[in-house]
Amino acid sequence: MVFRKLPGVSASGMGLRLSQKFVFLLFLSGLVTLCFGALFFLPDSVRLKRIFLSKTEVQPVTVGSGSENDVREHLKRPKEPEHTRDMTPGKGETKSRKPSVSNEATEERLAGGKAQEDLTVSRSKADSLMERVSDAHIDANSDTFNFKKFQGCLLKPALGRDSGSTADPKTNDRREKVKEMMKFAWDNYKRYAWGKNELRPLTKNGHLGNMFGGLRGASIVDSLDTLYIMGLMDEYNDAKEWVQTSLDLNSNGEASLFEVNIRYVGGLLSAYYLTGEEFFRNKAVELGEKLLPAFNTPTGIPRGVINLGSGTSWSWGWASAGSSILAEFGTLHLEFVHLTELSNNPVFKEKVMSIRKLLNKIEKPHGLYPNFLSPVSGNWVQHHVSIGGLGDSFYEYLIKSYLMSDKTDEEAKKMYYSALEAIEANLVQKSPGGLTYMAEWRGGILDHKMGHLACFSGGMIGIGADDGAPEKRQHYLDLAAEITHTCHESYTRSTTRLGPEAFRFDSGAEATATRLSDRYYILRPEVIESYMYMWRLTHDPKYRDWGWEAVEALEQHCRVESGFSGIRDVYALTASHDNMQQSFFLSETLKYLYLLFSDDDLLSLEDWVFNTEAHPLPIIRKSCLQDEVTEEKTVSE
Ligand code: DMJ
Repeated sequence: MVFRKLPGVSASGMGLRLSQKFVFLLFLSGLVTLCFGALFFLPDSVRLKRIFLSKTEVQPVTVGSGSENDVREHLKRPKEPEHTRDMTPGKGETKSRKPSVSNEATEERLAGGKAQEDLTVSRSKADSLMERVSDAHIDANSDTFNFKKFQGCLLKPALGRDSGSTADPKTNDRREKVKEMMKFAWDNYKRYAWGKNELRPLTKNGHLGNMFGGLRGASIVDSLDTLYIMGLMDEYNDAKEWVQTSLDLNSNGEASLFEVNIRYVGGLLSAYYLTGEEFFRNKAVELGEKLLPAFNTPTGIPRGVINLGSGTSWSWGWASAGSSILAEFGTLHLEFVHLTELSNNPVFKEKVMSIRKLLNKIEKPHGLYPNFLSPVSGNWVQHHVSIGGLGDSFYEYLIKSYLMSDKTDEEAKKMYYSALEAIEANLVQKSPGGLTYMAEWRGGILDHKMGHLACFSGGMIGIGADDGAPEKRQHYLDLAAEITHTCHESYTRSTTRLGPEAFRFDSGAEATATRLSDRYYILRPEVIESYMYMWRLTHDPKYRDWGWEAVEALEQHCRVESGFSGIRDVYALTASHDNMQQSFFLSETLKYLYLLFSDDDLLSLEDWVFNTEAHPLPIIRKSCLQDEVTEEKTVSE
């Protein structure tokens, strides 16, 4: 530093005054630092501390900050900047990440009650343990999610008054039958395929597959909530223990972002919300973090495949021009919003909000959303539109985002009803025989085919009916009923009374498969899912009867000696089994059947939305949760 001589002041005099000033300033800054530092030692309730150290300063770290990946630490450490890294398409993400550790100090085992008769006891033991678990957590992490308050914000107990059993003996018998099917499917999985992803019921072994990036136990994670709501507590406890001790998230394989999200993240989140077991939450957040590198694209639209170990992500080889799939990147919203809710880490919600933003802004042909989008340019890659495979759950997540936000997410609402209008204007058709169906759209040309997957839309349109424009509400409910009826027809027109993978409405066909390759049934849930929603919305007994027809058909054609199997041809008299008990049979098909034969207060739609794998996620009542937080803080002061 250079000092210029001031007029009338000697060099030595100036030096003295400056050094006095310097010492004084040094003293002053030391005093300020000491006072500020002392704030950290004050109790949390002191107002001064909250003024100077605002919430944002005690938020958890975001992923991408290297070694800050420990979940326990994540709940406590100060926020560090997110290091977003651009990834050339298909090029490796190289950041190494240390394994996370779950918070096992607060874990307790539920008492293993006997299934039927001990159910109430098991649950109440579970509940009191759960309270202790969540209390411990509240003490340890006062800034994070408060499970007890969450329970207080539910309008009804999650499991209903009498665990959902109905006053009608016939319906209760049917419910018991579905529970027996679940136990049979589960017992065989446990016996022959424990820890693998699915059971192969004919060869009596397990299947790992390549969708989950080396993660194991898909059937276990997918079954947790179904076992729990059915009161199969011994089985639930086995599943829980496996997740706690053996679900290893440090795998190093190529996973479908979508499948891992809907089955594993969704399954863990629901298990947490139903039981309050902290390790479910920690594992969900830890796994969610491992999915984040897939979003490191120029547009923020994630790629479909990710290596869970290295974080490298790329697009499906079969997806045209390296594009991402609408139903995949559009089916993350519910889970990611809950990950932010439970971790207090905004990064998850930010990721899905930027997908939303892009989709809201982009130009849509005739108001429709094509199935393929480039994660690099953010443009549509080809104009194939479908409410079935490749598109389906994107629409589902729009209306469910609105409902899950306690009807505050106006953007999702607007996007959903505009999309539905475009679907009605362009895709909804009436067959010569009077069946309403959803065709597919290929650059303006209609393909008069409806996939089994598209049959979820009866339920979706049903649950959205009430929030549509007043003059449209009855119309939407009618449309939902018509679509559900058509899907039921696709079942009744087959020899097995199970529906084909896709059915057509051309060349004289009416809700039947015309191609050999479309005749299979792989234990899919979508038709039964719509029966369940339509039952809850209308209480028309035909939906329960249709569900029962499906139970009988499943028993007759899909039940084999050691589990349930898909079949290759729904029109064949002698079944040819595909030797696969899909994990979604346990999480969705049997759960929706069980709910269909239960009272409406078991997982009430007033409190819960189901993710696309039928994992229940609670409606987020922000004002209720926040009010209580304020009250508690005031009390503690
Ligand atoms: C499930 O994994 C989910 O429902 C998904 O949205 C679509 N496919 C299967 C069931 O058919």
